[in-house]
Amino acid sequence: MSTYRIKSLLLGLLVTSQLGQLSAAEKPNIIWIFSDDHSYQTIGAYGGHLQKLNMTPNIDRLAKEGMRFDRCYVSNSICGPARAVLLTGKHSHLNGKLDNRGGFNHDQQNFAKILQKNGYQTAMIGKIHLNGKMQGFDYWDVLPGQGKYNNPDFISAKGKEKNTGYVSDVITDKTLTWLKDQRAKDKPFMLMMHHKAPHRNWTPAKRHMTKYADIEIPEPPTLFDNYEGRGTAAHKQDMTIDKTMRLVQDLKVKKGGTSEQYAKRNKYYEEHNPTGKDLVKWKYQLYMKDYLRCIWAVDESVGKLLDYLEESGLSKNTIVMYCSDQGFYMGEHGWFDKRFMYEESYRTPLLVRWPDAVKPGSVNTDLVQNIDFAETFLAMAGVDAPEEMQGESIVPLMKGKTPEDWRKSLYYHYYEYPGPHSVRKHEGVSEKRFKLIRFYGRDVPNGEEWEFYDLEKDPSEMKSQYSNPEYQGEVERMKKELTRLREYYKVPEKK
Ligand SMILES: [Ca+2]
Repeated sequence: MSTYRIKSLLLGLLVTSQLGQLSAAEKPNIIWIFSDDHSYQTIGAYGGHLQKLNMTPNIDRLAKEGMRFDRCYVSNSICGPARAVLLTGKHSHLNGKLDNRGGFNHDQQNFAKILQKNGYQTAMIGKIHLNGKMQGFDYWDVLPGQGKYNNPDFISAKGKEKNTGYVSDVITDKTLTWLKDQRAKDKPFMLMMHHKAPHRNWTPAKRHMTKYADIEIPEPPTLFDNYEGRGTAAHKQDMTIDKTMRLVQDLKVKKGGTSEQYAKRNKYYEEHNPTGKDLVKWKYQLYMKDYLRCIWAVDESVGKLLDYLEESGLSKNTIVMYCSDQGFYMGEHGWFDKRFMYEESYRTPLLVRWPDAVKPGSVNTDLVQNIDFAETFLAMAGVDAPEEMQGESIVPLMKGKTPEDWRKSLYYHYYEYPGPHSVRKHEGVSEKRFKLIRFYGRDVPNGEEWEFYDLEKDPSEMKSQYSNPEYQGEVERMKKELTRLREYYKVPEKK
């Protein structure tokens, strides 16, 4: 057990005893807003080359009134597994949800069950992408699997029910209805609002189809990456805007008639018939605009929720967080999708507003990971985390008091190969400056291929320095660190 684990336990005891003196109404409420595939590059508060588009005015309020985490990472960059980590606070190899195909055992421990036992009312609304009945939630109303953008079905304890409307609006309405009319008002609550958007195939609400219509979205400098300087995995993936993104199913070309904007796409395609780089540039614009339109509905949802918290007087004692299940490629390296341990999909946004505890407008750059979320929720409620959870509460970081011995490295592992987008299996270790990745298994030459990046000198990860003699000391040190983390997190024997 680390020193900060012991410290946080002591702090937990202290907080628990303090909470014991508080009435139930004074315990903090927790609202967790989770989107699917929302990249930090498309949140205004994170800056970057898209910032001037003013993409997320309401989500940005959370950064302005709270803290922005700049080094929040996931342990396995894919939807279902990321949600399993969120619930259990354990890496994929221990919670059993390695990829999107495998099942999830809801009987195992999760933070919501513990909160429930400690006087919290718990609710889960929206996308969870885990099979089976939810456990630990007093109220749950979730999308089956990936869910649909329009007129989506939802599954609750009562069974399946069809809803009319656009999915982000339906989720928002259900959330507000629960807050206003359905919850027990004498208990603190943990409410999870999980959006489907902006997941592929990026279908916006009809009312947003003309937003961004007349502007040119800036391209990332690596849109035409040729993957020189990296190994087999980067060369052989199947996730480029050029080859993988589909004109009809993803970009709705030739679907004229469903909306004026889609009809315009079809007309442009038939008249100009773009090819090569011109086609990639055109597809990039369509992709980004649809994606950002989906984000706009999510942002409206956040705005409505924050407004209600103000009106109802709940905001003062309610912690609000915003996060995504992983990052996403916005054309960097010519890609969309996620999966890789490269920064754009490995990193995820995390914002927290917590009146009187988190300093408004603050930024944290410590290494945090989605394995930390479950223990963080428990710490917020003043409840001890079970030993089996593998993260650390980031409550001290939120309060501006990062423990001196806070972690210096993170472990990552992606498993879904062969599978959609053909990203080879890999694991790795990252620090603030360096990253070591080991691709392994089927379709990796000799069964193992390593990459090493200096993020300070090469933030876009364009050239692996694994074979550069100048970095051999760091490479060897990081290999030892990978071995140490494998033991620490109880990763099964290498394959
Ligand atoms: Ca996702």
